[in-house]
Amino acid sequence: MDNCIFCKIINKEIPSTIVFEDDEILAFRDINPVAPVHVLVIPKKHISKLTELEENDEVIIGKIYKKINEIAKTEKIFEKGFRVIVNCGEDGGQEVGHLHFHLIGGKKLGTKICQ
Ligand code: DGP
Repeated sequence: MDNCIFCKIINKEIPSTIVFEDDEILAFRDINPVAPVHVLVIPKKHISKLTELEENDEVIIGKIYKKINEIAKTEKIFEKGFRVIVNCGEDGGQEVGHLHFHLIGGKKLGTKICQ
């Protein structure tokens, strides 16, 4: 998708620190980490936001959640816990229009998830 930052990261037009990649999924470190571990996990298919899921996209969403567990293990946060956040739309605080899952951990996170 033209002008999508994350599609450019997928296409290696913009550099990133990749922690996992296959044909369908890319995981890379967030440029502005809010915790010691802050990885963005994205479908390579351009889905602009959670509310734009199409038929059969539930398959890739399921794969992403399984991959998040695997990355949590390699990042050594699987046992102590972590948080997964999907911001959706303007009120949800979504800044990049390509569906992404924030995997955040490596410290004790606050209990308030809303500000
Ligand atoms: P959100 O607010 O949910 O849309 O989060 C977007 C995240 O994407 C934000 O935490 C910062 C991150 N981000 C934005 N641009 C880049 C980039 O060029 N590279 C990387 N690695 N992360 C980016």
